[in-house]
Amino acid sequence: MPDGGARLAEAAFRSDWAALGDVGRDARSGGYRRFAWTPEDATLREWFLGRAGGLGMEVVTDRCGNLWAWTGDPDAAVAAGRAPLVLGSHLDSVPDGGAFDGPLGVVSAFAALEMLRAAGRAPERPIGIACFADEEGARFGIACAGSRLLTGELDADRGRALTDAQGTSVADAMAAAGLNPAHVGRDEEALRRIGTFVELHVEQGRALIDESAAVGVASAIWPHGRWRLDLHGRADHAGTTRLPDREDPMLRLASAITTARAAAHQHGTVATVAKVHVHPNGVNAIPSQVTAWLDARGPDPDAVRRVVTEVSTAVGSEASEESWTPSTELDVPLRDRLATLLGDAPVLPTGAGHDAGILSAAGIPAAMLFVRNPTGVSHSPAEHAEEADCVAGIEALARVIEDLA
Ligand code: HGY
Ligand code: MN
Ligand code: MN
Repeated sequence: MPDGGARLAEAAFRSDWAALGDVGRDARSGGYRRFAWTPEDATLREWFLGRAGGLGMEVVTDRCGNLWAWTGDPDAAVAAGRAPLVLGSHLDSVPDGGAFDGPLGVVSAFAALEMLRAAGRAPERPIGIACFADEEGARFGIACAGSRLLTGELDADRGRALTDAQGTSVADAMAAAGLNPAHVGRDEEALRRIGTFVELHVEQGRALIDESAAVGVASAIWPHGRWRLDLHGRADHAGTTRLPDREDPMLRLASAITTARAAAHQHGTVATVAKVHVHPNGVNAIPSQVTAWLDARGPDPDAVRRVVTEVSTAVGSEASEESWTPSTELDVPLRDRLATLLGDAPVLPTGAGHDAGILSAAGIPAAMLFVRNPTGVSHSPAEHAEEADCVAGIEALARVIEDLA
């Protein structure tokens, strides 16, 4: 890639980062709230349309609300046996999330394409850039909802019926955003257009720091899931109810939290209870109901399930599985080809779920590039990537396009 390429990548990155920087940003924490099918989401989708349009790319929305920008006719390429290379990621966030988780992959895809065009390189296959809907599941509770609906891994009726804390369903939220929820479901046409999918993502850990590498390649995604705990109690007065007479569900919540941590430590997994709804949530009222969500993950799926079982036993009621992602090994030949292409880049597993994992599980050759995060922190305003490493990621993605397309 000629020298000018790095400068162009830097300029494209800076421009996009400036355009996205304030969307859904909390001035106090510096974190982001970019939830699916909200005004912030609509602004981000508008940005995506404008960014793609500026590159002469046609954008289509699939049945599940995922956006696809194309440099050429994907169907003609599929018919000619040259199914497109697709890049991209997501733009939504967790509550108070970082700036890079998701957007770095989308921004880098556009910049890499621009780099190639400026260098006069025309890929032989159309390039697609995807923006998956609701990857974090922050509002409706199921992570990678857009890609799971696309592949059929998440049942359309179940997906439409998911509700947020205010009781708004996915169907109503999508309709309010101008989509027809009746169309939601496995989208063969959209899936057929993906020859190979490569997602660039900020690393959500410290491996690349320890390896002194700006860019790495993913090997696998740990099995992981989300379970709901419904803990019933009996509402009563905090000041007049004798201790022996109390049915306080907060005690079972405390047991769930400490058991999750101890079992995770014992079984070599990770687990947390990070979302809790307390009803009625009054300082001086013993709760009648506590709903809590357990997130558990680890290299060994049986160990993860042991953690969930021990938490269920501790609280005296069965944790209800809301989502489960089995261990996902990303395409091995593709992984090795990219690691070699990128100068023997480190190859590392991740405990984070990604749309690339959902597509891989659906049989689509998929790979991931990671960009170094000097904090190692993610799902937090502290998440970070140095601009030079972001440019290195864009250059790596441009090389991947040249190699694969
Ligand atoms: O939860 C995850 O691993 C991803 O960030 N959705
Ligand atoms: Mn995330
Ligand atoms: Mn992500």
